[in-house]
Amino acid sequence: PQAILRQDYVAPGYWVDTVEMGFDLGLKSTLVANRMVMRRNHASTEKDLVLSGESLKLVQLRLNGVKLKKADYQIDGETLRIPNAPDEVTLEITTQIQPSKNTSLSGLYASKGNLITQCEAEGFRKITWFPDRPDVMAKYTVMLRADKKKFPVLLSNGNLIDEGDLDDGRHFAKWEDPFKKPSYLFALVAGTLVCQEEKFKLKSGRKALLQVWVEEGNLDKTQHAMDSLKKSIRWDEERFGLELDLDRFMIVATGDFNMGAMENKGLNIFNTKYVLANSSIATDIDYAGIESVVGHEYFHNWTGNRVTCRDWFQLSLKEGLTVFRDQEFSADLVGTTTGRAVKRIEDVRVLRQVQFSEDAGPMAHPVRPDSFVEINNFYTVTIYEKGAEVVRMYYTLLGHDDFRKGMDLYVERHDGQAVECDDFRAAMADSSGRDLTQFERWYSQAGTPRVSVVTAYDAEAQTYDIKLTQSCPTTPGQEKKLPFHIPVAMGLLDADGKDIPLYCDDYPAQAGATNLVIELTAASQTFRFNKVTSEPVPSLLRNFSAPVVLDIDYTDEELGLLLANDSDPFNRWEAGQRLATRRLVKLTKALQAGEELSIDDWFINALRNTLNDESLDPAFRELMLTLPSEAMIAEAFDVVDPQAIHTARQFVRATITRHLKADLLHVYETHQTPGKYRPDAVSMAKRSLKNLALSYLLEWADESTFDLGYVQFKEAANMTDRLAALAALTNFNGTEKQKKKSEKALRRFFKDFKKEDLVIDKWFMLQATAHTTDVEKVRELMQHPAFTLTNPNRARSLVFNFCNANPSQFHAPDGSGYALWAELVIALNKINPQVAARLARSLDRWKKYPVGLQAQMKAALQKVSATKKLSKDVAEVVSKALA
Ligand code: B3K
Ligand code: ZN
Repeated sequence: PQAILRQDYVAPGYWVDTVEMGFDLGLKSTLVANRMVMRRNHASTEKDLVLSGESLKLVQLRLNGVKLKKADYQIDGETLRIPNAPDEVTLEITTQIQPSKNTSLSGLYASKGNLITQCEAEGFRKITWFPDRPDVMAKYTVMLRADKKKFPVLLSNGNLIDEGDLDDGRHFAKWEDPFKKPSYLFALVAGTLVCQEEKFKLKSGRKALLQVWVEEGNLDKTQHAMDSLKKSIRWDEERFGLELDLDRFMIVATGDFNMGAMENKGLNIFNTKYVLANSSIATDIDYAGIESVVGHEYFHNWTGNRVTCRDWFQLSLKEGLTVFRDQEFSADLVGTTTGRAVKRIEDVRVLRQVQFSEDAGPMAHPVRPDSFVEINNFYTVTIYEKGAEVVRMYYTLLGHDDFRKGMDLYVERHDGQAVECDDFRAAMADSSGRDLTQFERWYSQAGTPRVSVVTAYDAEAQTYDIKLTQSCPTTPGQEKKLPFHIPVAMGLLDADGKDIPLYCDDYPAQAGATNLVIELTAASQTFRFNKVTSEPVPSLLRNFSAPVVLDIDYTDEELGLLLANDSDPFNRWEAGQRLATRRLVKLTKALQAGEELSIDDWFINALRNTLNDESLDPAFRELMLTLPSEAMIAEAFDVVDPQAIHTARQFVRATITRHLKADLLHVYETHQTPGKYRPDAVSMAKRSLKNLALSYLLEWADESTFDLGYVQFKEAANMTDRLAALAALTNFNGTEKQKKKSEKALRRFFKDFKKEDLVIDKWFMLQATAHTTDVEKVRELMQHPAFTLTNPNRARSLVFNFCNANPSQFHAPDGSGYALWAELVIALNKINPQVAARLARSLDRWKKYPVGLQAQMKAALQKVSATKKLSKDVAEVVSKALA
C-alpha cells in the first residue's frame, strides 16, 4: 500500500462553508442526504473538486441544482473528482449505507440495536462523499428521522433546534452546531437510551445542560462520570481560563467501541468502560480511568476542536497536549505532593514500558510523523504519551506562568483554525521570549535519547562537575540524530541525604536553589557546581523531566541514600526501581547459567523500611514495593528470555514474602477501608497497598494465606477488593484442594456478574494473565459462550491480554502462542481492521528474542503478511515488522 507523506500536503481545492444533512435512519439501510455549500480556495494548487468516500452507494449527485451525468465526474476507488467546477458550488449528494453490515466500528454502525458513529480519523467518508480532512471546517445542521419506537432518542452535535412526529410512527430531531468543525468531529446517536442530566453553572454565569446517556438499566452507574465531567469543566476554567462554549454537553456510552472515547463536538461518545461505574462493578483503577478519560475528551473541546489539526501528521498537536492536560487534571485533583508524584510515576511507567519499546521497534516514528500508510495505526503511545512529555518539557522549561501565557496565546491566535505542531511551539516561544528552535527536534526525530552521566568531585576546589552526554539510536528511516534540547531537573544530596544549595556557573540567577533545571543542548556538556564541601550524590532528571534513558553508575549505597531521602519523590521511587532491576537482571542471568538464586538482606531490609514507613503515603509505598514488570525487565536485555525473567521475578516476590510476612500481614490488617465504598484518594491508596500486601502474602503457599484471600473474595464490599482477591487466588500455587476452591471462586464470580459485560471482561482478563494460563487454556476460553471477537472489549480482555501481558506463556518455546496470534490477526482483519492492526503489533519486537523464537515469530508474521485481502491497517504493521 501507498504511503502518504507529510511533505506532500496540498491545501484543499475547495472550502466547505455549510453542511446540511438529512438522515433516514435504519439499521439495515440508512439514506444520507448531504448538501454542501462550497467555495474555491484560490490559494490551492488543486483545481478539481475532490471528495473521499468508502463503502457508499451513490444515489444522486447534483451540482448547483443540476443532476451530474457520469461524464461530469470520475470515481477512482475512494476518490470522487469533479473537474472544471465553478468557484461557488452547492453540491447535493445522496448515498445509501448499511450500518448493520459495518463491523469495522468506523463510520455509522449498529450496536445492540442502536446507531452510533465514529468518524476520527477517516470515518466520515463512510457516511457521505466529503473532503474528509481536518483542515476543511464547516458549520453543520443535521436532520435525523427514524422510527420512534426503535429509535426514541436522536442526538447529534450542538443544539437541538426542533423535534416532532412524522407519518408512519416516525419522528425527527434537528440539530445545529454553532461552531464550524472538521468532519472527524461529526457524530450522531440514535436508539433506546436513558440519561442522567444536570444543569451546571459556568464561570460566566451561563448555564449548561449536561447529560450522560446509557442503555436502560445502567442509570445506577453514571454518577461518577457526571461528577468527573463537572470537575473537568471547573478545572479548565480555573487552570486555563477556558469555558465550555456550548449550552449542552452530552456523553453517550456504548459497549461496542474501538478505543476509549471520542471528543465529537458537544456529543462525546464513550466506551462503556470509561463511563459506567459503581462500587460493585468498577475498581479503583476504573474510577481513575473514567475521571481521566472524561477529562481528556472534555479538554479536547478547546485543544482539538476549537483549535484543530491541519493534517493528520499533526495529530500530537491535539493528543499530546490533551494528554498533558488530563494528566495535570488528575494530579491537581489529588493535590498533595506525593499524590502528584504517584500520578507521575504511573504515567512514566506506561511511557517506559510501552512507548520506549515502540521507539525501539519497527514502528518507531517521530511525534510528528513524516509518513503513514493508515492513519489509524498512528494513534500511538508516541503521539499521545511521548507527545504529552514534549508538552511537559515546555512546562518545565518555561515554568507555570509562562506556560499559561503560551497556552493563552496559542488559543487566541488559532481559535477556529486548523494548525500545525510548529504553531504551538511558536506560541510558547513568542509568549516567553525563549528560543525554542532546537526544541523542534523533539517533533522530528524518533527514538529515545540516552543521557549518560560522568561526575568529578574536586575536594580542594570544592567543585563538582556533571558531564552529560546525549545520543539517540537509529530508527527506521533516520540514521543520524542531532542533539535534543533536554531539560534536566536536578539536585545534589549530602551524606545525610539533605539537598545542598546549588551554585552552578551556568545559572547565576538561581544561585542557592536546591532544585535546578539545567539544559542540555549540545552532544556533550559539563555543568560545574561550586561551594560543594563534600562529595554529593546527584539526583538527576527529577520528576522525570525529559523522556530519556539516564545512564548513571550508582553504587547500592548511593541508591539507598536516594531511596530513603531524596526530596523528589519520583527519584526516590526511581532509586528503588534501579536497585530492584539490578537484582532481577542478575537473577535472570543466574537462572540462564543454572546457578543458585539468592538475594541480599540489604535489599530486603530497604524494602522493609519502605513498607513500614508510616510517614509515606500508602499509594507511594505500593509503587515502591511493586517490582518492575516483566516487560520492563526485558528492556534491560539485548536478547529476551521471557521464562527466565518470569521465574526470576517470581523468585524475588516469594523471597520478599518469606522475609516480610509479618510486616505484610500488619500492613494488610491496618489498611482496611471499612464502611461505605469511597473512590477518594485516601481510601484508594489504602486499598492499593493492602491488596499489594495480599498478593505478596499469597506468594507464600499455606493454609492461612489462602484463607486470607478466600475470605476477602467472599466478603468483599467492592469490586476493587473482590478482583484483587480473585487475582491472587487464581495465581495461588497451592494444593489440589485449594486449586479447586480457586476455580470455584472464578465460577462464582462469573455467575454473579454474568449480566455485566465490563465485569465479564475482567473475568477473561484475569485468566488471560494468570501465570498458569497457556495457549491451550486460551483456546478453551475462546470457546466460552461469553467470548466473541467482534466486540473489541471482549477481544482485548482475553486475546490482547494474553499476547501482551502474559509473556512467559505467550512466548512458549513451541511457538504455539504465535500460531494463535496469527490466526486471530487474520480473523480480526476480516471483522475490524483497526483492532486487528493493534493485535498485529504484539510481535513488533520479534528481533529481540533468541533465534529459535525469532524464526517462529517471523513465520507467523509472514503467514499474516501473505493473507489475501489484508487491510491497509494490518499490512502496514506486519510489513514494517518484517522490513
Ligand atoms: N481522538 C480520539 C481517538 C480517535 C482514534 C481513531 N482511530 C480519542 C481521543 O484521543 O480522545
Ligand atoms: Zn485525545
